[in-house]
Amino acid sequence: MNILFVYPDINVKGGALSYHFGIGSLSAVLKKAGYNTGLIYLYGNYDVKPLLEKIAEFRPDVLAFTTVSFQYKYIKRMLSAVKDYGIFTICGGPHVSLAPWELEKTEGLDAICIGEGEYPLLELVKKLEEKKDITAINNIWIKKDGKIYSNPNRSMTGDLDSLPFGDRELFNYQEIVNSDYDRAVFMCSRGCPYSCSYCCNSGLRKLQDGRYVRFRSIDSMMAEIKEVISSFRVRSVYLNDDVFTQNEEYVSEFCSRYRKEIGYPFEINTRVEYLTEGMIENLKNAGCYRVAMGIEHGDEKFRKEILNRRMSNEKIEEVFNLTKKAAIKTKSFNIVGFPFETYDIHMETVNLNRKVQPNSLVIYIFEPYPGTPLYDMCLKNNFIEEENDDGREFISRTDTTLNMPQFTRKQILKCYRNFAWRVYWKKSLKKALLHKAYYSRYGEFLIRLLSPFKKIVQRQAMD
Ligand code: B12
Repeated sequence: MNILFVYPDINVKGGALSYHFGIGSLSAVLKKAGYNTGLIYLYGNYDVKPLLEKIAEFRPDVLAFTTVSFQYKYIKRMLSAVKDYGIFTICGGPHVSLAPWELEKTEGLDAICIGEGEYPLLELVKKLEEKKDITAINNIWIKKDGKIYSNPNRSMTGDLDSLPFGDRELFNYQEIVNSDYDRAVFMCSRGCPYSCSYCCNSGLRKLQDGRYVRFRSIDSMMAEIKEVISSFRVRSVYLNDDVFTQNEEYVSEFCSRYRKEIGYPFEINTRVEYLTEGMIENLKNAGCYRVAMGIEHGDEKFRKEILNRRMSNEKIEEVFNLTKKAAIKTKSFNIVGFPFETYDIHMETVNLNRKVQPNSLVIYIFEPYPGTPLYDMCLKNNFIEEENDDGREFISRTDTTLNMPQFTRKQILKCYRNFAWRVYWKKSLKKALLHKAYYSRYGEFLIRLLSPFKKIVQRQAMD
C-alpha cells in the first residue's frame, strides 16, 4: 500500500519551510508496519499541478491530507481535482477534528480522522489492504454511498514513548532546517493545560478520553535530538511545545542532561505562569537563548473575560523582566482583531509590550477556528458567516474575516501594520523600522527579496 501525505502550507507568512509533527509521526507508524509512505509539501501560491505530478509518479492507494482551517479551501479544490482518480482520500488534523461536518460537505472526500491519528490510520490502511469493512474504525468517519458512518474515539495515546520518532526523512528535512535559520524543531509534549478561547486546544482536549497533556521521557527526547543533530546540519534547537516549562523537575533534569549531552543553543515556548526563577536559571545554564511567551492581549479584563487567559499584567511584566535579567532573549506573541475588541482596548496590548520591551515580537490578526468558543461568539454576533470562505486570497492571520462595527477591517489592518513600530520606536529605531517593513503591505515581497541576507536581518530585528 502506498500512502501519500499532503502537507498544504499555502500562502503562509515568514518564508520558512516547516516540519509537520503529525505527518512525521503518522508516517513513522505506517513505515514501521511495512507500508510505503510519500509526501507532497505544497508551499507558496496555490497550484494543483505538483500534486497531480506526484500522484502520477507515486501511484498512491491513499491520499492523506492534514488540515488547519485556513488551508481547507485549498484542500477542497485539490480533492475536487482528483475525485475521479479512484484513490481513497482522508483528512485529519485540528480542522476536520473540530469541524467533522466537512466530510459530508466536501466533494471527493471519503473519510476523516478525529483527534490523534496514528492507530486509526494504521487500522484503516490495514483494512483497505485486506479489503475488509472500514465503516467501524474508532476515530474514523467514513462516507460511503452517500451515508456517513461516524464512530466513537479511542483514548489519547497514553505513553508517547511508545511511538517511533517522527519520520523526518519523509521531508526534505535539511532544506527545512536551512530555511528556518538552521534550527531543528522538537516537541517533548502533546497538549496544553490551558483553554484559551481562541485556540483549538479547548476543543481538542474534549475529543478523546485520557490525559490531554503528556510528556515524553527525557531519555527519549535526548535520543531523538541526538539522532537528528547527527543526521542533519543543525546549529540550534527549538522546543515547539505549547508550554515547555510545566514541571519544575522535568525542566531541571532536561536542562542538566541537555547541557551535557547536546549543548546546542536552544529556544522554548512557554506561559508566564509556569516560568519560575529556578527554571530560568536552569534554562540559561543549559544554553537557552530565547523564551517565547504569549501576551496576546494587554487589557487584563478583556484578556480574562474574552480570551480566558487569567494571568495579571504584573505577572507578565515580572516574568519578562526576570528572563531578560538572566540574559535570555524574550519574544512575545500578540493578536489583534478579536470579537468585541476596539482600537482603544487594542492600544493596551501596545502599552504592555512597550513596558515589557520583548527583544522581538509577533503580531497576528485573529482567525476564528471552528470548535473554539470565540468562533461560536463570532457566529452568534454575526461577525462572520458560517460559510466563511469568501474566496479572498490572503496570507493566514494577516487579514480579518470579521465584520465588526466597533473595530473595522481598515482599523484592524492599521493596528496590525503599526503595532511593532508603536512598541519600539522610542527605544530602538532600527528594530522599529525592521519590524515595520516586515508587517507592511510589502512584507512578504521584502522577505523574499532579502532572503539571501535573512539571517543578518533576523539578528538585527530580534537581538
Ligand atoms: C507545533 C505547531 C505548529 C508547527 C508545526 C506544525 C505541526 N502541526 O506539526 C508550525 C510552527 C509549523 C505551525 C504552523 C501553523 N500552525 Co500551528 N500549531 C502547532 C501546535 C502548537 C502543536 C501541533 C503539533 O505538532 N501537535 C503534535 C502532533 C503530533 O499533532 P498534530 O500535528 O495535530 O497531528 C495529529 C492529529 O492532528 C492527527 N492528524 C494530523 N494530520 C492528519 C492527517 C491524517 C490523514 C490523519 C489520519 C490524522 C492526522 O494525527 C496526528 C498524530 O496524532 C498546535 C496546537 C496544538 N496543541 O495542536 C498549533 C496549531 C495546529 N497551529 C495552528 C495554526 C493556525 C497554524 C498556522 C496556520 C499558523 C500560520 N499562520 O502560519 C500554520 C499552519 C501550518 C500548516 N500548513 O498546517 C492552529 C490550527 C487551528 C486551525 N483550526 O486551523 C493550532 C491548532 C493552534 C491554535 N491556534 O489553535 N504550527
